[in-house]
Amino acid sequence: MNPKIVIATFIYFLLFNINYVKAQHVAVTKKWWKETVFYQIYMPSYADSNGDGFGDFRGMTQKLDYLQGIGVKGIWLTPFFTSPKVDNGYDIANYYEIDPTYGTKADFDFF
Ligand SMILES: [Ca+2]
Repeated sequence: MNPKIVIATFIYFLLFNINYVKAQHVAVTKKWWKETVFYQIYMPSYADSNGDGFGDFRGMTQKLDYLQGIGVKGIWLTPFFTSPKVDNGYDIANYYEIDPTYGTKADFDFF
């Protein structure tokens, strides 16, 4: 057998196997949180269900099918707890209560 063909064949299989191993490594090391589409919702302005001018959980619930349709797999919400809103809701006054502007605990649970 021609030694050049043997060497070329060996190099071909070596490169093929390196690419295969690289592909396997990428598949194993993918992190869901790096591959997933997240969508941040700024609660006050996203979807207002009752016409008071502020977004709320009922409004966001109505948009879930749309968000899923555009490929969103995770939602990041801005703060929705009770707050004096000096710092856009990040100044949380009570971590156990939903700010009434955004709805009720039942609205949150349903969302
Ligand atoms: Ca509203």
